[in-house]
Amino acid sequence: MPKALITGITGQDGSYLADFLLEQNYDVVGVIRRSSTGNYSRIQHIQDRIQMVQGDLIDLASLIGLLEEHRPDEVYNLAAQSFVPISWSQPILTGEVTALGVTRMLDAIRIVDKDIRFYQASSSEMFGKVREAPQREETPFYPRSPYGVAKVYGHWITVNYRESYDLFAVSGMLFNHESPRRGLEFLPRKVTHGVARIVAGLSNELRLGNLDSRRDWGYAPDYVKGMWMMLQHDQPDDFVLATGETHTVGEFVRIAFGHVGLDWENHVVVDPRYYRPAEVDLLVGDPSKAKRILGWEHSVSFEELVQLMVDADLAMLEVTEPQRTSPNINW
Ligand code: NAP
Ligand code: F7E
Repeated sequence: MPKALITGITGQDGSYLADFLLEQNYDVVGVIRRSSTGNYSRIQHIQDRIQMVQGDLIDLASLIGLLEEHRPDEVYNLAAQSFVPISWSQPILTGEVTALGVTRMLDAIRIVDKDIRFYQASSSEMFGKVREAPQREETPFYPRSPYGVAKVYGHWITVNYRESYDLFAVSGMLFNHESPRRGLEFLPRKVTHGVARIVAGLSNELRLGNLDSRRDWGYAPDYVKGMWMMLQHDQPDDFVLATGETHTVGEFVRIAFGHVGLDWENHVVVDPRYYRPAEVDLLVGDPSKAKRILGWEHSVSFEELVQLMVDADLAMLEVTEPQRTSPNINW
């Protein structure tokens, strides 16, 4: 039975990756950082089938100890301070975890067992103020936030350890991917959860920032499968995972509200509080290398993604079908 160690298992991607690896008959070890309140909601359904262990990307000794004790075949480094706006208010923490955390894990692998295969969760935020469209593996980086800068460091240290120590280390350059397990602070989930709250009568407005930026949005379970495919390839390489389509924040909002028969303009308030000091205006990825070499493809369209997220949030708030579709409700 192959064994995988996942950092960030309590997050969106970590939880889907754990689901996927269990289906592939992996032994899954999930790294949890100590906190005074548990944060296991995304892995509750599998907690009896995985091993949860304590560790932190800030603490090298904890990583070395985990690798020595559990001897994984594969390490998926998904842990990060991943919310872009926080990276301006906590730039040093973001650098410690999202950038130097990668070096700590790579160094732990170098020290304990150089045969461990390593996946680094790199990001389309590295392309930032884009130099070309669509963005591909060779597109030059121009990050626009401390988060993006940290991810560029994480990408290059992964490439460097691969070239310096002959590690099987890969960098997955993933474009935005979403799901009902997405954190409530990210735009897509903020919108779909906001729509569900309005339908449920719990609120009447949704305050958002820049509606004009464009993102390439896919469905998270497709992307975690791609991570695994990268580590099964016969040589370490870097891959873009994306849908190849781009949509504005405004389009996301319109479809989400439209799905429940509402006009977004009656509910959305643009609030400059949510503007960023520097914005990434346009992201659209070219996933052709991943398709050609790994056979990876996305399976959920943009519209399906928005709708499935709205439906999941409605179900979570236990909104019934008639309430959802009736045009006569006084919102
Ligand atoms: P997420 O939901 O924010 O999860 C982040 C995870 O990192 C959580 O499990 C968190 O633990 C953990 N973590 C944070 N600081 C840590 C530390 N110091 N030590 C150990 N664990 C720590 O993120 P996600 O959306 O699943 O994304 C997974 C990875 O892919 C991240 O590296 C992200 O930057 C990257 N990425 C995401 C996307 C996307 O669209 N989702 C696209 C490209 C790249 P707690 O639960 O304790 O906070
Ligand atoms: O913002 C705009 C905002 O926070 C998307 C992370 O997973 O993907 C994610 O980063 C867009 C931005 O994601 C609000 O200005 C408008 O243009 O959902 P987001 P992100 O910043 O693209 C990348 C690939 C990662 O690697 C990151 O870890 O939406 N926007 N109004 C808003 N965004 C938020 N959060 N909240 C708003 O009210």
